[in-house]
Amino acid sequence: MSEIVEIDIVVIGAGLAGLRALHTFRAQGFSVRVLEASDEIGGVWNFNRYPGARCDVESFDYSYRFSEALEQDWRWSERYAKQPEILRYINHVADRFDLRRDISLNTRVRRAELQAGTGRWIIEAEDGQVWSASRFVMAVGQLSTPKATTYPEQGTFRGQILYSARWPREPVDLKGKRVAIIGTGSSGVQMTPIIAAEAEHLTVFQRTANYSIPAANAPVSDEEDAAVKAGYRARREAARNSPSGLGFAPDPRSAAEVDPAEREEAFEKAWNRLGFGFALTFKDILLNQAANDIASAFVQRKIGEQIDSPALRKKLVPKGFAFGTRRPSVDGGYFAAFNRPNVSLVDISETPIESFTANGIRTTKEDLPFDVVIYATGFDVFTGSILKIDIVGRDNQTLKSAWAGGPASYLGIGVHGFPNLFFIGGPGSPSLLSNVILSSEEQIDWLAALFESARQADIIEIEATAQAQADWVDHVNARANETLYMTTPSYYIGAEMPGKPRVFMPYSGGVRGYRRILEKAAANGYDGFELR
Ligand code: N01
Repeated sequence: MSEIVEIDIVVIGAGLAGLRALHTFRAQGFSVRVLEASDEIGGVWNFNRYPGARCDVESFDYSYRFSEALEQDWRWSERYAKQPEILRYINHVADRFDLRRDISLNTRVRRAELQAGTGRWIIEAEDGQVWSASRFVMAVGQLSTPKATTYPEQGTFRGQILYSARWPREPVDLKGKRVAIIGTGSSGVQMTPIIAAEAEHLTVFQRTANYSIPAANAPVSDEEDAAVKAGYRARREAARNSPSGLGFAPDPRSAAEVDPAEREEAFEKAWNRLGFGFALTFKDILLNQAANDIASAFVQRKIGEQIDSPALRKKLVPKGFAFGTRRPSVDGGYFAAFNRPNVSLVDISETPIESFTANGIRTTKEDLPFDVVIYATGFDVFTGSILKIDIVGRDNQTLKSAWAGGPASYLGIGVHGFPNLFFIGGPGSPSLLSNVILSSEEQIDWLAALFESARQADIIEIEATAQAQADWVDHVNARANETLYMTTPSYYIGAEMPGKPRVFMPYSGGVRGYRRILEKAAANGYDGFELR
């Protein structure tokens, strides 16, 4: 073991959240070290380099709000930025705010243990480096541990296997190739039209048909750029006060009560302009089955209209679950790609994949030849990257055992039994149900104030109380039960991994509601945390 480095704060993860945490905590005068497993910063935007990868939150909103100069200087080229542009932005931020000197790349943390009596965390990397920190912040992302999907005989396949979430940095030439994509979540949906235009033949393996809304992407004109920048503060405030941090307020009426012609017009407008925000056309699409049925039927019709073949339409139009209860995609021509003669669909709910062969994939119906197979099968969401690290709290309790029945926390930020351990974007916070960068910045500002107040009062340990945690878990569940999310197996409830506890993980009470709860806790002396 190498010499232990004493430091105020260790942050794990150099993605958007970790970098903002570094900037903020360092500006307060704390010594901070960010530990990052990759050889590059950027988190998901470093790893997900597949063709067509772009954000489905508008660039003006999917960006930091902490620096007005940065807001004014940065020029987004498109309404929904592509992955390379977002990665350039992240690197610009790292350089502009001189962040790199406090980031250790190629540093994968394997273990963190609370040191009895001192409140300090001893954090060990795989290469033997060790830090001792008085505050330990995890900013490891929710979609950062890809599922290790495999099929029998995979090793015999003579072609190339690629992963959407570990896409190579060097260009991949798919021209003239027979390509398979397994998975039709946002990643599969985004890459399909791009690869369809390049490959000789593309076969998409679909297990569950996914709702998807057109992205309505467009270049950002100089006029739009100037207009947004002139009113940026108001735009940020609107986002903070909107349900998902996307900036628009839903029509306060029920979709079920609005005159059908007026409703159709509202849906049409949202379909053509709002992308992901379509789910917020009316206030109760995710709350009320009757309202959702109407919205689901609209989306199903719109999807069906894009597909020429009746047989394909039947397979590709999602059914059997409420729109929005699994994360919908935002696409740039996904369904229309299936009208091309070089694109086909295999519905693996009917003809499952049996195995790989030397030349491709064998389903229960046929052998299909491929040169390249792409896994776009998603992630071990919310807890995958947290629980990969062996985290040992008070009385030798591991976080894995504490969360054996699913993640429990207070405010999604602290866990009883694990003083001085904090999460950004963790389970129990709005995270993936929100504009995640906005939610991360809220939490980081709140943590910064907590750390400052603890420093002034010589507080060594900050720990969520058992009661506050139990009450928060009840509250998260109560809010989830007011929604339709619980009606559908999804990664929000751990259904993406066999054997994972079925617990609703994000906080569905909205970013504004969540912020008010944070503000109230702070105003009451960080109510729910024991400061000692
Ligand atoms: O992953 P997913 P993703 N055999 O979990 C299928 C964000 N994101 O990487 O639904 C065969 O959504 C699985 O089928 P089923 C966004 O939050 C954003 O696409 O489990 N198939 C599903 O079709 C998104 O929600 C953008 O039946 C298997 C797919 O693989 C999240 O990341 C872009 C399988 C996985 O879909 C994850 O998206 C990309 C198996 N064994 C991602 N296992 C933006 O636009 C799973 N599947 C910003």
